Amino acid sequence: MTLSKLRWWALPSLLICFVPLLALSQKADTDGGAPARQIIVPDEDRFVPFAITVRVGQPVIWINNDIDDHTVVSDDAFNTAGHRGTNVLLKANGGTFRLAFRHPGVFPFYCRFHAMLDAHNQPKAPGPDGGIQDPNGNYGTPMNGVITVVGDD
Ligand SMILES: [Cu+2]
Repeated sequence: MTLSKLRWWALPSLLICFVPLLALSQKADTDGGAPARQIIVPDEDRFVPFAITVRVGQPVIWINNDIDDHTVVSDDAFNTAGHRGTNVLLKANGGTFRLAFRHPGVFPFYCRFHAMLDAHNQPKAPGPDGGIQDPNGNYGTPMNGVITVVGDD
């Protein structure tokens, strides 16, 4: 067997070895076959989208694209989806947090830095000093969101 024939056989062998590895690495961003859902913090104090629905096991990833730090907190009695007590810092400029839910329920969450209606933290809510009104006249809400987790029927 000549050297050139060895090279000819090497290429398909390499493809056979590495293509499955590539497929595995792409699957690493999913759990149970469902792609991760993203909740983005744009360059202002809010979560986008505000509300999402996911299936049990489907991961959620928060991504902070703002130049300020934010947080993901879920600590109240309305949380029926688990992970109550979540209190995670989302670092500025690309910080992420990933979570998957093991049973159906509701996961309300907020940012502890931007959920209070005081003079210095009024994302878009009215508050005592009027707040910030958008061109449509809406005041909006403090920085929060909600995830509804449904069963895998
Ligand atoms: Cu915040």
